[in-house]
Amino acid sequence: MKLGIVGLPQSGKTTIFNALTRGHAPTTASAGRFEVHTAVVDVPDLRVTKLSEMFKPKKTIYAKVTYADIAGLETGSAKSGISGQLLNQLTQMDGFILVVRGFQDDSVAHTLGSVDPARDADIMLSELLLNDLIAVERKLERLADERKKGGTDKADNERQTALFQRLNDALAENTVLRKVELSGEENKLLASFGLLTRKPVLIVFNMGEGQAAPEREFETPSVALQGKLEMEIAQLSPEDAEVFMQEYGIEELSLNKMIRLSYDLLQVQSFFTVGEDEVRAWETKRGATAQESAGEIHTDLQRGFVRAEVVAYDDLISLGGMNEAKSKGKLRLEGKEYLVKDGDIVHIRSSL
Ligand SMILES: Nc1nc2c(ncn2[C@@H]2O[C@H](COP(=O)(O)OP(=O)(O)OP(=O)(O)O)[C@@H](O)[C@H]2O)c(=O)[nH]1
Ligand SMILES: [Mg+2]
Repeated sequence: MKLGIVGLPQSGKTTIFNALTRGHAPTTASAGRFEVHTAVVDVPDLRVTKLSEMFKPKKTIYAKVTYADIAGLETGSAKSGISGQLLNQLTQMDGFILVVRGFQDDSVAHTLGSVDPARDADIMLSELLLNDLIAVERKLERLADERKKGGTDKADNERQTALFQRLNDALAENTVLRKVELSGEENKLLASFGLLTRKPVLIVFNMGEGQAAPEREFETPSVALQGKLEMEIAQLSPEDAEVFMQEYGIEELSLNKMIRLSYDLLQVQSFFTVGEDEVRAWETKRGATAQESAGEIHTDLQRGFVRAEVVAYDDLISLGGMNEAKSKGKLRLEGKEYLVKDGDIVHIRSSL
């Protein structure tokens, strides 16, 4: 899973990236230049820790999420469609964390001259929408050209034209594409097409101390945090961080809430595999079947899928072990159409 951190210049993207990754990327102005920092981060999950205590495996592997701090998006970026490298980076992401400046600090310049988080959130959301509108219009023009020239598959052209016309209508009415319902086939058709508003967005208001985030609702969920403070805490040793948080009465880093929200947004869930060698978290789309989930582990397990042995996390923990779960009838045999649930412990039987 890959999340792109985007936002106006100097909004605090790198600061929040550092907080998420405990990193030290320089927070000097990238001045609108295209620049990317990437880091792979373990998704904190107490369940994995507990399972690891139970099975004492040689290796414990948490689910991973890749964060990419992508500088270079500005107001007016999308005037002719976001181009080249930047668009290429953005389309590789599964979703976006849109950082919006809320902190007051005269020493940090604001490209728009004043601090106004609601305005900036609107501006960036419309940049993404405008980019898609331009891309879809261009595609419709190409399709029309092809029709004129003839020689191409006419039925296919008509199908595509109808689809892109629908997208165009939605965008023209300011509706993001994630709100447009698409068939599986249409989704496939669009997969390689760089549309940004099909991807989920979490707005992060990067506030200063004692400042409140906008109360207004946006088309997409939002969370407020103090980026600089969270970064400073994340860079402390765990012991120092605990002391610091106690002193300031901070119960939980807002960052963790942000990670959870971005998970919800992406509609993913975790299932686990356990054993003496390895306890491991895997990610799958909510609503994925056992066979699809097996494919996350290995394509052979998906192709040769025979059945899955499944026990719910809560059952395993409360019964104290696999044998206990088995003798209490909590270890179930499931077929390939079984819908895997968040927290399932799964063992796949495969013929390959
Ligand atoms: N006071 C205050 N300053 C902050 C906060 N977050 C970031 N800054 C400062 O704002 C400046 C820009 O922060 P960055 O994290 O580099 O912002 P950015 O969005 O990555 O900037 P570009 O990469 O240039 O687009 C730095 O000087 C930060 O120290 C905050 O919450 N409070
Ligand atoms: Mg930066």
